[in-house]
Amino acid sequence: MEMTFRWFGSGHDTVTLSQIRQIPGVTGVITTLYDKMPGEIWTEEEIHGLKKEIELEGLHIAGIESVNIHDDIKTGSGKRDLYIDNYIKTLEALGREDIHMVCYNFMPVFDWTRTELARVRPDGSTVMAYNQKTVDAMIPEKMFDSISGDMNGSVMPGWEPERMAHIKELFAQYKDVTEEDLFNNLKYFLEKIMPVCDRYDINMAIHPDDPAWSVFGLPRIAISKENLIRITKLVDNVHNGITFCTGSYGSSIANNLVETIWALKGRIHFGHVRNLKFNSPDDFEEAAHLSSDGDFDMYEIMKALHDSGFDGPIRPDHGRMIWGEVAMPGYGLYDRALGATYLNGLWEAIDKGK
Ligand SMILES: [Mn+2]
Repeated sequence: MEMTFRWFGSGHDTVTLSQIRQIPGVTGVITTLYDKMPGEIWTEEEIHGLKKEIELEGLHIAGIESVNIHDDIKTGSGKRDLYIDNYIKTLEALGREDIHMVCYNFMPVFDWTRTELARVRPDGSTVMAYNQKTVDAMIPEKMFDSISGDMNGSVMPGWEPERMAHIKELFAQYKDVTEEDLFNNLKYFLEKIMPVCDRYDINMAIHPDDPAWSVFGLPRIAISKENLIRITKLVDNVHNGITFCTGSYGSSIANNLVETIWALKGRIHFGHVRNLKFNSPDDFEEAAHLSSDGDFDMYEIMKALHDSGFDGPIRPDHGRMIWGEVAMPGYGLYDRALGATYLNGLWEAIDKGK
């Protein structure tokens, strides 16, 4: 296991690489070329520049989150081969730069959904939260408007204004796409990219849908143990793996986190570890990482990862906003640094307890 930290790049992130380097036990960053739109080719020069910038600060790139998938690939439109070719070129460039883990998601329209970006908790911290009744009462096209005012001036991943400007067209594009279509289109994509993943030893790691059920009537597939297993078998290649995101996958109380980690043994290539506090099955907020602050047993989660032989990067996922920090919601320095230290502590204790 390597403890890592997500970093959105200079000019996009309020957190600096030199700050990340000072978090005990964090050696790698999970990053991206944040200005790239889905479907665009990443050149080797661009990746090399990012890599050098990070290495100059004594860190390294532990993986990419994300290389986003163009909607034409997800919907299986006639133009998908063009975008898959572009994706392959990007993977080749990443492979040549010695990068071996790529996180992605296959969610229609919305990358992830929250109804509040700054819900105040009793201790005065603010957290992202989700309430199903709020979503049910919302017109999907207004989702962006309703949360964009709370982004603290940042552009949140998956909510790029350029993309959201076309939200009506995006919904229209998915109108006749079923869950089976999504499985088939994912299989088609994976079959095309696996040879290049084999050549460069790149682990693809699909991120669970967030929340782990259908919203606004859109189809969603990365939502249950059965579906995640099915995804790993669409192309039964070790490079076709999973990002185990406790907060996204665990948003459905039907999902058993520990059982799923064991069921996916050998195919989890990346861990996002965070805690959720449920007020009811359809209202949750992103608690501190500590087990007692939420509803997940973080010790059991880390133990399952440890004991099942997980050896990829982990990052503390979204944190609370504390100590007056102003940053992209979920992505401040302070609470995620506390989370990384706590998770490292759990891991050390599990390791030494063996
Ligand atoms: Mn995640």
